[in-house]
Amino acid sequence: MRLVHDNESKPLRAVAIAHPNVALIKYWGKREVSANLPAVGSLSVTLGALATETRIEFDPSLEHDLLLLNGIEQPAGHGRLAACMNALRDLSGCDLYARVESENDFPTGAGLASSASGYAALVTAGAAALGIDAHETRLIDIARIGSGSAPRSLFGGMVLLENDGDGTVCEQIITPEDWALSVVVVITSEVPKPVTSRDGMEQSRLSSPYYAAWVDTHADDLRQAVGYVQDRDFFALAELAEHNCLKMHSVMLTTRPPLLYWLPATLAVMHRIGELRAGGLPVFFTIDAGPQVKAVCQTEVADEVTGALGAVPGVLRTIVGELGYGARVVGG
Ligand code: 2P0
Repeated sequence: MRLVHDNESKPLRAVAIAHPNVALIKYWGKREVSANLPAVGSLSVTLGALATETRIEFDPSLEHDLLLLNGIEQPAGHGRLAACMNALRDLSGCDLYARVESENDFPTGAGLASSASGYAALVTAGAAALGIDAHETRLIDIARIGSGSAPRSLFGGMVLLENDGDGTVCEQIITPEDWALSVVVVITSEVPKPVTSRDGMEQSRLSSPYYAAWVDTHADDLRQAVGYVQDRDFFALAELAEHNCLKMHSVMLTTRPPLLYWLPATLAVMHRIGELRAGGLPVFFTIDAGPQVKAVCQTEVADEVTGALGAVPGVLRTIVGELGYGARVVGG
């Protein structure tokens, strides 16, 4: 089927917002590179304080897809953007190209999961523009083609992503209202990271002697973490999430060449969070492929945590927010 489009037709356009997410039990490494299937499942929180807004319009006058990221035109004719756009076109039966404009309200490519919110917003806007049902489960796999962490940003609150046969399943396990948690994003550098997650995790799979142990112990971490979330056991989740994060960074550090994403301020913030928790505050750290620290805390102590971490030498600024909602259409 080809979508008929003439001047009488409704414009095929939509605007969507998606938030980045941060994994408490992380994904690092692929089971299959070509389909971008993760080697391990993951559990994330959606970050309400940061957002990507993406506007998409399929246009019969275009001869290829056009992408503007933060106002700057990007190559769009190949790679993962093209793969996502082609998958959306296949699903809808439309063969028109699109103009895509995407803006982040936070640093891009600096370990703040801009690709997750970017692809979640793209898929949500693209599906709406093409009349694809937002509950179509194949959208999860289309988002994953763009970025392995993007399906998690389709949902809000806390989200579980797992492999399932040739695809992935992704579901919300609690809503933002179910548990009053906040995330303090502690920014220690605004410079894009030197090695992308995509390249780094493949180097880890090929060269870290700890990679097999990471994969082998992961299912237990994920199962236990889901249990702690269901029990709302913050301190048990805190210990396990920090362990899983440090295990991933052990794999990164033992990759050849090594992936050392931390700066001195990253480590200083980790120590400060340890002191705060030892003093009884419900807070823990997690760190992704970049130098920023995300401090997950109970919302009632978010101001205290933000003040303490903002005062650590080397910290540039902090952004605090509660758990966010899933990707959604905000305009046509
Ligand atoms: C995560 N990260 O679970 C982990 C922790 C970074 C560290 O998912 O190759 O940008 O596009 O699937 O999704 C970042 O990896 O990589 C990521 P691709 P993606 O959040």
